[in-house]
Amino acid sequence: MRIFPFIKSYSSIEQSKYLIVSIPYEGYVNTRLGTFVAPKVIRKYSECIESYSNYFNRSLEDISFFDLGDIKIDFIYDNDNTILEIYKYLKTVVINKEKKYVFIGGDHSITIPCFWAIKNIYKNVVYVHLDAHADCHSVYHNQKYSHASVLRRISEESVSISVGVRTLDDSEKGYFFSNIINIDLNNIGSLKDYLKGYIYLSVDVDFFDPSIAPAVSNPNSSGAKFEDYIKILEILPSENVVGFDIVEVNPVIDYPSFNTCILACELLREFLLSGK
Ligand SMILES: [Mn+2]
Repeated sequence: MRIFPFIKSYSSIEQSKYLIVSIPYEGYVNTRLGTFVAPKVIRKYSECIESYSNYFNRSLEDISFFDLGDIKIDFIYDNDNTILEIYKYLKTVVINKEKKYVFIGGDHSITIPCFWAIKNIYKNVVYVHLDAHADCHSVYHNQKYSHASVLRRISEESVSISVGVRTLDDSEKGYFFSNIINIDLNNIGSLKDYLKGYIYLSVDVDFFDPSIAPAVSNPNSSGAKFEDYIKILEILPSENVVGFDIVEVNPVIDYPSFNTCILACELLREFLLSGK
């Protein structure tokens, strides 16, 4: 049941350039459970933001997008098999190369089936990973498709670029530094040298500094500013960005301000309006 679609989602599916799909799924988490409720809360708090982008000088009223709501599957206890089930479902939704797809998580593991679904129709897709973490564990708590293995799994099959990583586990370092294009926050401009073909952009909200994004499951200091994100959107050739996600927002610890949920709404608005 679609109670609160993302604000200004008035177009029909047929007329829309962007389709929003949410995946309210959370696999194994280390500490703070709650990302599985993010899609509904983000939609609700989208009523708190304005529709105009000061950066891209357009409004949500100027573009056409449609919010399809949550995917309809039963999440099962086995995390890896649930990810495969999500992919199976997404293959029935992500079917039209005339559209671009926006996904709302959920924890970061949902990026794996979302990326696969995009790659299934667009073929050559470069993966851009905005995250405080390297997410390069081979297996994490017995899960192959874990929130801590996202970049590992995707980079095993596609060119992958990481922006803003600032914390790594010892066991990830070797793989990360030899297989991933690693871009520092102080050198965001170099991103443009690596962008060929279609692009999938994944935004783990812990990419941002905890001062503006406190309600994430695994926060880390010295993160990105909102302006860094805008710079990235300006660098990406928007016509080629065919998949996008926002993950790891944890509304359960966002009370009472809901500032991180509102930030997620702004991130989504700026992405939608950055498109040509
Ligand atoms: Mn992360």
